[in-house]
Amino acid sequence: AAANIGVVGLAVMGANLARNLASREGNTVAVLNRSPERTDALIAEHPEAGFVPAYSYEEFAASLTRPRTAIIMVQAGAATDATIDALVEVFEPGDIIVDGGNAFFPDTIRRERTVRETGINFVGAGISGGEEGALNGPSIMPGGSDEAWATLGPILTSIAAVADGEPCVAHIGHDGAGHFVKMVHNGIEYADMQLIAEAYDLIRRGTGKSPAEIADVFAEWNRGELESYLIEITAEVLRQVDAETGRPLVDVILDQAGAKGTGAWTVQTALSLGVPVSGIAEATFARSLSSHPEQRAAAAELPGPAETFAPLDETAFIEDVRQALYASKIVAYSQGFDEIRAGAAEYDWSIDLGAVSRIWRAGCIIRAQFLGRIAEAYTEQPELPLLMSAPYFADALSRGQAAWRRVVIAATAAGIPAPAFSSSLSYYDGLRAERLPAALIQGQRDFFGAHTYRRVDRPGTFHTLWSADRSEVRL
Ligand code: NBP
Repeated sequence: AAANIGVVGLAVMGANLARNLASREGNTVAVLNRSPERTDALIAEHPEAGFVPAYSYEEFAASLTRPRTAIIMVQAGAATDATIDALVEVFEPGDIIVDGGNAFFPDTIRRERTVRETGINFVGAGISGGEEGALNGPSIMPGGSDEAWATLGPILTSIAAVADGEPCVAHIGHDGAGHFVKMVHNGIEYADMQLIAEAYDLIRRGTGKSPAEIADVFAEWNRGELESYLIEITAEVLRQVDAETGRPLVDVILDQAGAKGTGAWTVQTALSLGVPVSGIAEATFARSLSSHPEQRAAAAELPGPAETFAPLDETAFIEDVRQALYASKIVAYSQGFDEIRAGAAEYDWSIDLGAVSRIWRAGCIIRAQFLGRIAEAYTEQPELPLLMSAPYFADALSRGQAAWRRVVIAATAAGIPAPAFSSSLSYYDGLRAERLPAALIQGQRDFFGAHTYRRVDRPGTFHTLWSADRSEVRL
């Protein structure tokens, strides 16, 4: 037994994570992959890593010091279950199995319960940052037991990204908490990307600027409060020219967005928790809409507005779009943190929202200075009921809301779709409203289904006898 940590699954994510682990002082890494070719290739390409290769689960278990700790990086779903089963066969009570793949959190809850019965610890850990993050420092969101964290914590801390001197890893909560938070991270990522895409589209169609010119706008934005990895790479993508045609690459790429399902999980979970993550939902649906060419062809002849869109003052319009983007982004993050809070309450996890925002400052796809502001808001008020009502964000929304409205009006008038901008604004106005038409909905529900209603002026539950004399009864 020579290795203190093992990795199972050596495709791009696992191989990079294994190399990251091996590069840190004190780690010796055992590696195993279903097909031995991948293991051999990794060993041959990276002799400097000092990997301990294994070609069977028995050999893998024998190469690890106790408590044995293994990180699984295989395809999510059945492959993960098969790998867990195989490890459980060769591991002993007290050992630790970590699933670092993108598992859906109910699967993690189920797996943790099953594995726990054997005395082995199971940790579902969300790992964000893609290939590059896995190699150089991801943001890591582990769940699992305190006992497992005691061994695993120092190892994960050694490979995590670092933001302002702090490692981007924290023990999120028990069983599925880590994968839940990673899921919401991805949902927020969908919203962030959609908002940026809408901003680009509005500027392009509103001002006629070229992608390269809009790249300059994003590069400029990246020096201000919007500074983030996603804004930075947006400028890079917009500046890229297709070698074959000489056209901007963004004009050559088919406009149908793919998805691996984590956005849909975030929305499905939010629906069952009753949390309105409308920004994330619109972003997920916008990808679906783009990927229905037959429906888009069928709708192509439907009429749009007579007016075409040309802002009188280009500079002012671009600044309006920037403010609308920032305001909508605040809403999307506020909704995402709301989902985490609701999930924690539902599944009995004690999740520190400030810690979540701190570990997202580096290593992950949504990394941004902005997350430091969120951390400050939760540090000042850990029980904050609504992120966007924290003083810093409330102030930003109050400064940006006029621009936000102008942009949504302009987009609507010109027939330019801006689903995430406009739904975020509706969410903002919905929460702000003194009275909502929900009262009418309660009236309708009482009419057709005797679902009852409460009154503003006295306690109790009431029903109107709609099909009789329409008098009110107190129930
Ligand atoms: P893949 O998701 O492409 O999976 C390939 C790996 O799974 C290979 O090692 C393969 O072994 C193994 N595997 C399969 Br497929 N079926 C197996 C089985 N029945 N038993 C054992 N091993 C099996 O790899 P990836 O793209 O490196 O992703 C790994 C995990 O990380 C996934 O859960 C993914 O969702 C997640 N991920 C996260 C990010 C991120 O940004 N956080 C990015 C990409 C992926 P083989 O070599 O023998 O076929």
